[in-house]
This record gives sequence, C-alpha cells and structure tokens, in this order.
Amino acid sequence: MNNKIAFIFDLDGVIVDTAKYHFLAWKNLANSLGFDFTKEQNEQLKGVSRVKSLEILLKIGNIELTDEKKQELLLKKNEEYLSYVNRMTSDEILPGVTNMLNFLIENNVKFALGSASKNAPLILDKVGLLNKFTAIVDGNHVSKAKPDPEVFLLGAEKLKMDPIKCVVVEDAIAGVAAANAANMISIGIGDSDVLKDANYVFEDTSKITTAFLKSLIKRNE
Ligand code: B16
Ligand code: MG
Repeated sequence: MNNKIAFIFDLDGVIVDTAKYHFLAWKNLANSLGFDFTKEQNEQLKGVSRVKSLEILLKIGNIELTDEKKQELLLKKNEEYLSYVNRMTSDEILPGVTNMLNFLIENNVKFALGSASKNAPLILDKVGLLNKFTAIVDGNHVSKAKPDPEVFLLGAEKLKMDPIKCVVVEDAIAGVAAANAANMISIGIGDSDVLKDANYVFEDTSKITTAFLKSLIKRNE
C-alpha cells in the first residue's frame, strides 16, 4: 500500500499493562517507609517518569529524604519492578494490539514506540514485540516528560516522518496532550470522557477496526 502515515505507540496502558507491576513495587516501597499507597493514588503515576513518581509518592507519605536516599529507593523500586517484568510473556500483550501491529506491517505502515519508561526495550523483548518496531524512543532518550511533545517528535524524526502524518496511540491524558502539542493525530485508549482531547477514542485497541485504519491511511495519502 503506502507508507505515508506512521504510528507511535505508548507502552504502559496501550501495549501492555505494566501499571499493575509499577503499583506493586511503589506500594511495597511506601509500606516499607511506613505509609499506604492506594490504586487510586497510583493513577497519578501513569505516564510519569520514575524520578517524578518517587517525588509524588514521598509527597503522599509526607516524607522528606536526602538525594542519596532517594537514589537508593529508586534502585530498590526498579529492582522489584524488574522482577515482575522478567516474568512477562506475550500473553500480557493487551487485546487487539498484535492484530493491529500485524495489519500495519502488512500494509507497509511503520511504527515506533514513544514511552516514558527506561525499561521499555526490555519489556518489548519479554513480550516478543521488540523486533516489530522501526524505532524506539524511551525514558533514556528524552529530557522532558509528556505532556511535552519531545518523545513523539523524536519518534517522528526516527521514523523520518512529518509529525502531522503521525498517529499517536495513548492511554494517558498527558500523552494525548503531548501528541496534540506535536501536531499529530491522537487516538486515546480508554474512557472518552477522560481522553476528551483525543481526535479519536476507543475503549481498547481491539475496538480499532481495520476499516478505520484503512480510512485513516487513505485520508493521509
Ligand atoms: P520506568 P509509558 C511509563 O510508561 C509508566 O506509565 C509510568 O508509570 C512509569 O513511571 C514510567 O513509564 C517510567 O517507567 O520506571 O520503567 O522507567 O506509559 O510512558 O509507556
Ligand atoms: Mg501509558
């Protein structure tokens, strides 16, 4: 077909649900510091960098620590998180994702990853998707977090695509805002009331039909 548009996928909440593992590790860390951390509070950490997540967590617990201690806790949290990630398999790919990626490959549409996670390549490798992506932009490559468009603009650059020809698939409000700020087409995955700034919203990726994808490709030819 053509390669006139490209896709950039967020990782956590779109490709896989790693939020549940982040939550377990942050909760255990909070408990070890003497306070509780709820699932509702965990929502504040979605799409947010590891360092920023610790700041939010410590604010919730009303705890102040030295930079040295913070570094130690970041390492501890990541070690526990990785122990969960290392057990991940392709069974954890969210519904509709494999079909969508295969459709894009069959139709010669390139796609990249645009994630805040420094562990993104490892996670993609664990679920067997790493070699399907033309480019990976992760937390190691960016200095400004979503809603800043940096992660997606870098993705477009790596794909050698004009940003207005890029379609971002995101589950977080900040991610949709980043896509819009990058002048890209935004597809929200989740609740349409929450992701109301996205150009399109689907409850989950399995609801994105091939007819919709074909029309998007055709419209941008
Ligand atoms: P790491 P995304 C984000 O991934 C997560 O949503 C967020 O909860 C996490 O803190 C962040 O990655 C950093 O992850 O500790 O692995 O570097 O949604 O941008 O794919
Ligand atoms: Mg996400």
